[in-house]
Formats: sequence, C-alpha cells, structure tokens
Amino acid sequence: MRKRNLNMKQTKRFTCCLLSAAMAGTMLAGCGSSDKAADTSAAAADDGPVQMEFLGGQTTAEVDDNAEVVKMIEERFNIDLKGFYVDPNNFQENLNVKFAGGEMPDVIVVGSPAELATYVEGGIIGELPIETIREKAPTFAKVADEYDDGSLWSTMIYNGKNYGVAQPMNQSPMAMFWRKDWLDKLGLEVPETLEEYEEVLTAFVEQDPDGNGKKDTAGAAERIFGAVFGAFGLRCITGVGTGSGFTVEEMQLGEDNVPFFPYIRPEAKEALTVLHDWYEKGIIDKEFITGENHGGYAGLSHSFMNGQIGLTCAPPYTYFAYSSDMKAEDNLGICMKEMVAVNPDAVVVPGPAPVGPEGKSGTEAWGKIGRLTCLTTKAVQDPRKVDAFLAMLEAYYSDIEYMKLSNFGLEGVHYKQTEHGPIRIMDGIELRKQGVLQADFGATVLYAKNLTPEKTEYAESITGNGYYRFNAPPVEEFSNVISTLDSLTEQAYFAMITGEKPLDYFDTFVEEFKKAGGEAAEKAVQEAYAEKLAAVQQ
Ligand SMILES: [Ca+2]
Repeated sequence: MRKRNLNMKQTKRFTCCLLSAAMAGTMLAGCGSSDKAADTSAAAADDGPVQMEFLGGQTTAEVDDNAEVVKMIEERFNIDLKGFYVDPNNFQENLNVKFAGGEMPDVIVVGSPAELATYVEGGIIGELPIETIREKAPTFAKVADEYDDGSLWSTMIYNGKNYGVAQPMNQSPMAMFWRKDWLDKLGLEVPETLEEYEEVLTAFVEQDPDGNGKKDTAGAAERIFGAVFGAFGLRCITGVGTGSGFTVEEMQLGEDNVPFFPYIRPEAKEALTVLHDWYEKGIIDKEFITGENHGGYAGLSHSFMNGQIGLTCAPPYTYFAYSSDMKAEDNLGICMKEMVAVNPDAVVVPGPAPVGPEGKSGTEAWGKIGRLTCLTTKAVQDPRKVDAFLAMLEAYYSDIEYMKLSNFGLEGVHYKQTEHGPIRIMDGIELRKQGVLQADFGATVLYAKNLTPEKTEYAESITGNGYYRFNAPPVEEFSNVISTLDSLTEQAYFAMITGEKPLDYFDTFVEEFKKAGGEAAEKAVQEAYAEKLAAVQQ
C-alpha cells in the first residue's frame, strides 16, 4: 500500500509538470503570429530542404548531419533532419523550460490523450485535419481504417478537431509463464481452465514442488489477477512495473463500443471471490500486496525468479523472443535471462490464460494504439513541413525498406540480420545521433508483420484473447476524481481479497465508487468518446 501511495504522488507531480507546460504554451501562443508571417515568406522564397526537428520521446539526441542514414532520409524527403535535444534528467521540466523560452520541435510524440489535450490548450500542438492525412498519406489511412475498432482515429480528436496521427499496433496480450520443472516434479500438465488452474496451484502449495522438504511455496501473486478477471470477461490491471495495486484509470471498451469501469461490474465480485478463496488456501502469495517486482527492470518478477511462486504473467518478449527454447541464448528475454542467472535449474514454459465458467478468458494487453505523433503549432504553419511529415508517414506504411532504414538503420552498421529477424548492435542514443529512430513511427502492425514476423507469430501463438487498453478522453468529471476512485478501489479490493472485509462489501464499495464521482465520470467519458467517434465520421 505504501508503494502505491508513492505512485499516486508521482502521478500528481507529473500532472503539475504538464500544467506548467500548458502555461508556458499559452505564453508562446501570444507571440505566435509574427513567427507565422516569417515562416510563410521564408517558404515562398526558398525551395531548399525544409528543417524538420523531431522529438520522439525521452531518449533524445542531436542528429549528426554527416551520418549516412541522415543524408538518405534528408534527400528522400527534401528535409534538413534535426533531433530536438532535451536533457533526459528531469525531462519534463527541461522540456517545459524550452517551451517557455519559445523553442519547440516540429514533430512531437505525446504519451496520452490527456497530454494531447494539455498541449493543444497550451498552443504547442497544431491541427492536422483527417482529410489532409487521407489525401497525403493514403496507405497509412487504409491501414488505419482496417485496424480501427473505433478507438484509433478518435484518439487524436480534441474538441472536434484532429491533432496528429495514432499508429495501429499489433501488441500481443500478456502471456502466462509456468515453472515447468515444478509441473514435471509433481506429474502435472499446464492447466487450461480456472478449475484446473486451482488444482495445479494448490499442488504448488501442498506438494513441495521445489523439493526442499518445507511448505514454503505459493502458486502465484498479483500479476495473475488480470487473467482471473479475464476469465470473467473483465479487464483488470495490477502489478504494473515497480508498483502494486489496481490501475483504475484504464477503462475497458465494451463490445458495444461503449467504455466502462470494469471494477464495479457484478462479474468483478465473482473474480474477487476466486482470489479471496485462493488467498485463504495459500495459492496467492501472502506478500502479494508488495508486488512481484522489488527493483531493477520493472518487468522482473522477483517472486517468480526466487522460486517463491510457480506462475506469473508478463509480455511474451520479456521471457521468450521466438520459441520456448531456453538453450538458444538470443531467444531469452530480459526476465528469462535474469531468472536463469539467479536460478539455473528453473525451466519455464508459456501456457494459456484460464478459461472461466462461461468460457471467457484473456489477459490484459497494452494498446492497439501505438505512438501518438503530432505536429507542433510551429510546423503546421508551414505547408512544406506538413507535406514532408505526411510523406514520411506514407513511406513508413508503403515502403518496407524505408521502415527498416528509419527504425533499424543500415545492416552491419546499426543492426545484424539473423534468421529470427534483425537485432540492433548499437544503443539508442547513438542510433538517434545517426538518424535512426528519429523519423520512424514505431512497431506498427505492418512492422510486426514484415520486419519481425517470427517474433510476432510466436507471441501470437502463446497468447489468446486480449483486453486492450482504452485511453479515456480527457474530461474533468474523470480527471478530477480518478485518484480518489483509484484509492477507493484499491483499498476495497485488497480488503476483500485478504478477508479483512467480507465479499458482500462489494456492493457497498460499488455505491461508494459511484457516489465519489465514478458514475458521473463514466457517463462523461462515454459521452466524450461518442462525440470523438462522431467527429471522425464527419
Ligand atoms: Ca518447498
């Protein structure tokens, strides 16, 4: 619980940073008109390369003008490619200082619709009409249409206008990872249903799977809560990164395309009933409240690595890249490498998410929506910058060689080609200096299909249904109460799982959640989302 409180404070601090960015932006907007006149006349007088300054994320670097990739990209699009450098220590504060001083890049990647709204209000991000995108980047538009479940194009709408482009991603859901050596020792198979899960996990508690003669193992911990909720049709996010606890701000998009809070649905009580029962039986690690991660890479599960539990849940690539072969070293993900180092005898296999009583199953998945790339108010004033940006976007979707050049660079210099796909041989900062990862659009659906097909197919083969992230449109009814709702849910859920409160307390919790602003927030988000959908269809 203590850890979670820290996280809440961090969230607040981040919001404050964004607000000051908005204020800085307001100042900028005041002096924007003179820039506009200057830019337009310069564009008319000069047909030379137009300068494009990119800020792709927190890992930023100045671009080396003489690098080969830089020259290739510059010639192709008739641009002068620059990286917008921001000191990564206190990144947001340093970026705000630049905004306040009147500096901004041409292209900027934002983290969420809420951040988009703040930057639009602050005069940092400029409008990019959907019809312009459709006209200048038709291949992108076609792919976006194909993968849009309603939430793709609408992500970039704010107050009825479009700002930037959202990338369609092919993110695999989380996979379940088992201790195969424990299963083998007890003569058990990888389970498939919730009932079978309970049998196997009970054996992990009762039958000494690590063979040390002590009853000192549990079945699983917090990171499988999402799969248990998934067995009842709900999206539940727990144990993200170094924190523990439930992430209430990520809502669920229903099959009817209406977003809702999964935590107050009647099915949530059924999932909590299972978790409480498993907690009582010792299946859920009694220390689950402190989370599975205790430092280092946020995806690590120390409880799993140390042999305290026999099952965890994680993104596929953090354990295996292209198969479950633990002998192939380049196949091991960051978590698996650490696990083997700590526990050389551990054998790990993936398995399916548990199927619930009504046949439902699934794990949480990060967004179907990837990078949110925007043009600044500075860039949208110059039609040549808009054209260059959309030409780069179009190239990324219509020319696999350009996608590879801008994301991986040159073979033998920046990456090596292996039978399992390209592997980078240079670090991120250095790559960015040389123009790689500057003018790219990330691991899009086409990227997954064409550049890393083996890894994509493997991840798909070990996962099933995903409950994808829904980014709530920024509405005050939501943002004003979400911290309160988060704390309320967390306290009630922990209390019901551990038995501090009876399961029937769920109904009281739902009433409190609604009264604390949850009902109004859900309604406001639903309305705002419907408005966004309507704006896309115009
Ligand atoms: Ca034992």
